[in-house]
Formats: sequence, C-alpha cells, structure tokens
Amino acid sequence: MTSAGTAVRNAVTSMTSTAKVADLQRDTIDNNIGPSLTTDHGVKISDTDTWLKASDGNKSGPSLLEDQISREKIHRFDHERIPERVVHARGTGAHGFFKVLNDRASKYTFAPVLTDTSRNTPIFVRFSTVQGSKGSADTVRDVRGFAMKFYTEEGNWDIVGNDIPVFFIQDAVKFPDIIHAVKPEPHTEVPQGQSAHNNFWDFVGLQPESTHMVMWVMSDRGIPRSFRMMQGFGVNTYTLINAKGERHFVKFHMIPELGVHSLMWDEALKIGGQDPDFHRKDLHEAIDNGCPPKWTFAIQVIEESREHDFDFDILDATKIWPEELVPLIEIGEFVLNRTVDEFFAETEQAAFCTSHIVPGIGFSDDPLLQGRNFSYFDTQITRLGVNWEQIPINRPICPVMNHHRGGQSQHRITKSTVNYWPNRQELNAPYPINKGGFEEYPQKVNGIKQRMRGAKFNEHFSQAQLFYNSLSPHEKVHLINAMSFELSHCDDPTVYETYTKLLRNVDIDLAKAVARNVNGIISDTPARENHARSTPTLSQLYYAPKEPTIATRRIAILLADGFNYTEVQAIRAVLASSKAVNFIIGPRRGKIHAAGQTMGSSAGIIVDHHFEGQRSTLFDAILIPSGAEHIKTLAANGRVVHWIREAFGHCKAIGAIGEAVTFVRHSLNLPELDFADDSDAVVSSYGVVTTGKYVATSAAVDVLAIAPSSKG
Ligand code: HDD
Repeated sequence: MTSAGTAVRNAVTSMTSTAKVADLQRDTIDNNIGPSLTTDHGVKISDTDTWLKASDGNKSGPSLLEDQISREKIHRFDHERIPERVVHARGTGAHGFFKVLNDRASKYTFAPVLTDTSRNTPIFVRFSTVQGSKGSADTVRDVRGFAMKFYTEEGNWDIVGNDIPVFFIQDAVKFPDIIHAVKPEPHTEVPQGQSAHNNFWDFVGLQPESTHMVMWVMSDRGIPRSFRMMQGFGVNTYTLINAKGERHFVKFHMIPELGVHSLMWDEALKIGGQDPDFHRKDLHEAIDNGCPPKWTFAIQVIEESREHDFDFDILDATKIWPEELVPLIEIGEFVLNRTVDEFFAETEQAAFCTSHIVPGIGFSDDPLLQGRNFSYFDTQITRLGVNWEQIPINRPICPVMNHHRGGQSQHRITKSTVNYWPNRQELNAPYPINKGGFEEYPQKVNGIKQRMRGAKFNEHFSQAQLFYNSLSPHEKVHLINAMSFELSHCDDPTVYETYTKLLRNVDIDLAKAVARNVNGIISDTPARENHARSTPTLSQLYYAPKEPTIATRRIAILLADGFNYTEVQAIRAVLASSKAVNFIIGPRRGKIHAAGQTMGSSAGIIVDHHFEGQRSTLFDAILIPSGAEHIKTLAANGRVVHWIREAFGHCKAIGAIGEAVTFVRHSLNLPELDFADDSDAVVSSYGVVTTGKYVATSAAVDVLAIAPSSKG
C-alpha cells in the first residue's frame, strides 16, 4: 500500500493511465490473453455479472438454480467469515527476520535460534488490541498484543507477548473472568474498544492483583503512537537450558529502535473516529517507504539457585524483574520488512501458541503460562480447525512428520501403510529419535494436590508504587487524567468508590486526585505507605531512540496558492532525505500554484489532501512556509487556524517561515517574542520556542519553530 500522498499524486499526474487501464483490460478480455477467472473447481468463466435465466431475450425470466457458477460465488461469500479471536480480535501483522548478534545467550541455551549468528530466522509478528472486536479502532486505550512467530529450523517458536511487561492476573483460571469483565457488557454489548465501564473497574477493584497492570494500561503505554514505537514483552517466565543441561529462568524483551512514543489522549480519541486504521496504515506506510521497523531483542536471566532471592515471586506474571536487579542482556534484533499480500490468509489466520517452544527453551511453573499453554491450541481449533498448522502462515519451515491423520482441511499427504508407532515397517515411517528430540528438563517436583498460590503472590502494590513513582511529572498527570476519564464513565458508585479506595494502596495523592475528579472516596490516609522507590527504566522517556530521528514521521505542509515554491521544494527534499513522510495539505485536492506561477499552468504542486479531509492529529508536525498571498488565504480559513491550535495542544512541532510566523503567533495568541536576530531557543511556558533568521534567498527571513517542552 503506497502512502496516501504518493497514490494520489500518481493518480492525478497520470490521469490518462486510468483510461489506459480500461483499454488494456478490454483488449486482454477480448483476446483472451490475460489470466481467466475460474470457479473453485477450475472451470474458466466468461460472465460473472449476470445469473443464468430462462428468458425470451427481451424479458428477464426466473434465475436458474442450475447456474453452478453463480451459486458457487454466493456460497463462497456466505461462508467467508470465521470466528474472530476471542481476545485480540483487532490486529495487523508483517513479516521480517530475526538475527542473533552475539553469543551471549549460549551460556544459557543451546537453541540455535538464539545462538547461531549465521542465521536469519524468518518471523511473522502480529500486533493487536485486546478488548475491541475485529472492526474496532486502532487508537483505543488498551493493551497491545505483540505476538511473534519464529520459523526456526527446529520448529516454530511463538512468543505471545504484549506491550506491557505484566498482566492483570496471576493464575490462568481467572482469564475468562478478566476478559468477560473488560469486554462489552453482557446485557448491552457496550462498550466497544473501551475499558471505561462498570464491569471492568468493578472486577479490578475487587482483584488487587490487577493493580500493577491497570497502572500500566492507564499510563501513556495504553495509547501508543505506533506499533513501531512500543516495547514488547514475553511477560511470562520461561526457562532456557544450555548444552550442559543447566536451567535458567528467562524473560523476553523487545525494545523499539524508534523509542517508545504515545499519542495524547485527546488525539487518540479523535483519531479513533478520523482514521480507525491509523496504526495499521502506519505500519504499512513505514515498510512501503523503506523504513522497516526494528527492535532489539533482549533477555533477563535468573539462575535456578536465585529463584527465591527476591521480595517477589519470579513466577508471578503481575510482577516485573526490575532491571537493576536482573539486567537486560541484548542478544539480537529483528526487522519487519514485508507487509502481507492478503490480510485474511496471513494476518487473520496467523495463530500462536505459548506452548510452541523449541529445544533449548522450556516452560516454568508460572501458573499463567501453564494455563495459556492449554488455551492457545484449544482456541485455534475453534477458529481454524484442527489442521491450522498446515495453513501456510502457520506452517513450519522444517519437515513435519507424524501419525496425526484426518481432521478438516487435511492437506498433508503421508505416503505410508502405517499411521501408528511402534510398527513393523523398515524406517521409512517417522519414529521417535534418540538424540535431538525435545527433552523436558528433569525438574524435581513434590507436594500434595491443592489449589494454592505461592506466599509472595499475595503482595499486589509495591510494584504498582514502583511504576507510579517512576513516571515523569507529565506521565503522572496523564495517568491521573486517564483513570479519571475511565472511572467517570462508571455510573455505579460502588465501582468508583471501591477503586478510589483501592488506589490509596498505591499513592495517596494519586488516590485523592482521581477521587476528587470522579466523586470517589477522598481520604488523606494512605492504606499503605508509598515506599517512594523508583527506577528510570519504567518511564517511556527512558526509551528514546539512540539517534534522534524524524524518519517515518508524518509532516503536514499547509499551503494555498501563492506559496514560496523554492522554500517548499527545499524543505521537502530535506524531509525526504531524513525519511520523514510529507503531505501537502491545501484548500482543495489537485494542483495549486506558487507565487509567480500562472494559475492553471502545468507548474505548481499537487495537494494530497484538503484542509477538511484531514486533521493535525494524523500528523506528527506541521509546517507553514512563507508567501503573502498563501498566508492571506490560510489566515481566512478557520479550519487552518484549528490545525495550528490543535497541533499545539497536542504538543506537536510547528514550523513557520516569513509571513507565516505572525499568522502562527496570532493563531496561538503567542505574545510578540522579541528575539534578537540570531537568538537561541527561548524556553517559555509555551515550551521550546525558537526563532531567528535564515537566509534562504537574498533577504533574511523570520522563522519560528515551536516544540512544546513536554507533553504536559
Ligand atoms: Fe492471550 C490471544 C497475549 C494471557 C488465551 N493473547 C492472545 C494474543 C496475544 C496474547 C498477543 C493474540 C495472538 C494473535 O495475534 O493471534 N495473552 C497474552 C499475554 C498474556 C495473555 C501477553 C499474559 C501474559 N491469554 C492469556 C491467558 C489466556 C490467554 C491467561 C488463557 C488462559 N490469548 C488466549 C486465547 C487467544 C489469546 C484465548 C485468543 C486468540 C488466540 O488465543 O489465538 O487463547
């Protein structure tokens, strides 16, 4: 999918090509030189537009049931939907590859996918939201799924992660409850793509173990700017087994090269309506524009001997392993560099299982993982049938040989007279091999059958405090605003009173701020002291790109007739060389003319979108070049003033040149900023405002750049 701008530009500049395509098609059909339409049973079709009828040629008689071509077409349409995922229904995916960059992991595992630096392991990654149905919007506040399928030479390995390192619950048996609570309510099927409702907050208010995860979802992590700008976490505790047979506990981390960035909540709300496919398009646009997203792949490792050295249970999925205690070990990276060819065949039918591990990787007794290991295979059978691993997107790249037979859509043909083991055949049928088969780690277990959780599982607030304390001031404000938004959508006082009381276990100021906003229980007494510990590694500010970059950022250049052509061309060249994607937004789609160009002449620039067709929310920055005439038109357009004000309110970078400087200042009611000609940046309450002169042509020109200092 080319970026919208390019597609529009191509179409407008070569309008004739559309006519040409129609001629070409006619020519192909008339002379039977192109690919023919066929039925599913392979018969060529010459008419897919009219049902077979009994008619005297003048009057249209009854359509005939014998028309197997039309019947097949309707049959196929009637049965093309499959059950959507029971959670994570809304998603989008891309192909890429994973590369090990060093031998650091070989101390812990013999799995070649994590130790062989000569390999490029193909992967497929699907990003998703949790609560909404398949057709819901991308930019809702929610957890984001981060599911990775590694097609390794030893079999498929799936990491079915999220963009948040912990989870709502400790034991898998609670999953139906948390999902029922967050999904649309059973009596109204409301809300769609939102956790802001009584049932969700009722459940988490009664389930203190969810508190840590709720803090993460209510933080800016819950509204990522892009799938490309969010972390991924395997969440559960797995194990690694090395060549000596030693076992270590492990957690998996994916760190985005572009850093971790979020939308502003007001932006997320608006984009949900303006462009529900925003994240989906963003991923395609980046890959199509030659900027494949990249992540570093890291592990955290704990020796078996240290399992009980922490004040939390390392098998508890509601807890992180703080990096200060268990540092990250960077071992590889992966890139997503190919979009899917067909959404349904690939992304919709992609299926993951936490139980799909390869030799050198093992499970742990993490109760959440144990239950997940049952659920995923089970759910795929409902969605895709028992032979779902024969669907190309799920098929391993290594040989699959076993005695499984039958089931719907069985594609594999196994030439053998036996389908059991042991059997009398010479070894041409697959048999259990002595060396190299998957070996379970000989873990010692003892005890009695009982329903229990480890003692340390009972502590639910210290890491919620750690997370809250680690947020920057503006991240804290955003979290308070988010909780206030959510709880103000709960109209049952039991719900918001219970939750504002529970928050007194995290931080009394947080609890009071939210309680005041939502008419909750306000109290000055904390339910437990906030330990005040913090760590930089939990704020998303910690994950800035190693090299600052505007690559893939979407820049809107607002223009009207009479703009400065040289300036615009120069700026677009600079943006393009930095791999930012720029779009011309003007009064109408089609051509507009620069100062000095004749209206209607072939000169000028093609507008990608008109002011009413897009909003500043869909871009990362806006720029208004100079040109008296064009500024006069822009200044008279209320929508343009709204573009500037809305971008400023969302802490977007705004650039203005020449006559645009005054226009932008007035639009934002910025006072006259008396800068010296070659002033530096002036940090004011508006953020970092820079202005000065630049010599573009002979005369020096005013420039103004506003980058609000923080997402306050
Ligand atoms: Fe799950 C899908 C991630 C807990 C049961 N889960 C699903 C997907 C992701 C996650 C990313 C979408 C995969 C795709 O793109 O097709 N789930 C998680 C994480 C969890 C988690 C990170 C906590 C650490 N999940 C979890 C539990 C259970 C499930 C505790 C059940 C006991 N998850 C499922 C499922 C789904 C699923 C019902 C629905 C669709 C699917 O499996 O393929 O089996």
